[in-house]
Amino acid sequence: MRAVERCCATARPGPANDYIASEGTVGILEGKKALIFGVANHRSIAWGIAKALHAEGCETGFTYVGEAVAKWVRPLAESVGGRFVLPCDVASDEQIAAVYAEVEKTWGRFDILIHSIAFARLEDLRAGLLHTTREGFHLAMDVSAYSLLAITRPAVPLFNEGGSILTMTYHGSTKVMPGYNVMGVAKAALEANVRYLAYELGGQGIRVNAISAGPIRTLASSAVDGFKSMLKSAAETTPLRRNVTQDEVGSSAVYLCSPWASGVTGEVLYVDAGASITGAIPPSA
Ligand code: NAD
Ligand code: 0WE
Repeated sequence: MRAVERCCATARPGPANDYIASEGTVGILEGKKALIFGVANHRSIAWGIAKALHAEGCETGFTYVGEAVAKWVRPLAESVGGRFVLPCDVASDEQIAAVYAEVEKTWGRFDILIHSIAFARLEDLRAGLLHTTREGFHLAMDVSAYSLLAITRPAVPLFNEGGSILTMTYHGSTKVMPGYNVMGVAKAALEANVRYLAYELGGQGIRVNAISAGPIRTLASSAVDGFKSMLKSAAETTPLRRNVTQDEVGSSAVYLCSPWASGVTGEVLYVDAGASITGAIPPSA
């Protein structure tokens, strides 16, 4: 069953409230299988992506980290018929290996890999880049950038023809966003990972892309100092004069993971209400 809460807002401007699947057609991802890393709760960007993939007929399987979030992830996964919900700290090669053993047992081969994971120590984000410790730098790079390689490597032999990998990034990778600090460095590495992986895996028909999302209130972002006021000012200054939603990231994810984007790889697609194109804020803001 494709459980899609349909949006009633097709005729009015503004953000999509939920993923809008095409009515009465076969889903573009019918028969595909997606392994999704990074759902913590219903606000997670990975959940916006999961709902959208499901609405297009894709089967899903989930990983999570920490028993604290398991109680949120399990019912969410169940609501989209998720085939499995497995623990996985991406800093652990053993846990990654255990996930892929289960993926192979359940699915054999699969089609789509979603990486929606980032972590840096709050004290490092607060201290600024100059004062980030060696350990804090390594942790942020390991969990937020290296992990894409770590979860892609065992996925490669399991991919069906036309496989697609998608990760989540932020504009702080290429422009200075006050407070983003070590995460900006990690996202720069992540985006370079996307390009080199796209080059290395292209010959096997596997595409690798990133979505650079505008600020969205989630578990991770809410913990960032001043995030609420950042959201408010972004909503007043983006070309669309609003922020983006998890569901809008979800529909762009469907595109990138589908045959509609069969010629797109190594790309960073901005889903940010246009924020990254601006050179100055509008005079009215
Ligand atoms: P979120 O808190 O819902 O998701 C972050 C996920 O990372 C969580 O599920 C968390 O459990 C997971 N994670 C952290 N450490 C991990 C580890 N060691 N092993 C496995 N998983 C781990 O927040 P979100 O905003 O949905 O973040 C998802 C992605 O989107 C991140 O890469 C983030 O950088 C990116 N992003 C977020 C925003 C935003 O404003 N929210 C904007 C652009 C990009
Ligand atoms: O990637 C992110 C946030 C990632 C993140 C958040 C936290 C908070 C809790 C990574 N690690 C941690 N560690 C914690 O302990 N975003 C894109 C959201 C975000 O963070 C910002 C932003 C935006 C947007 C920080 C400063 C400026 C803008």
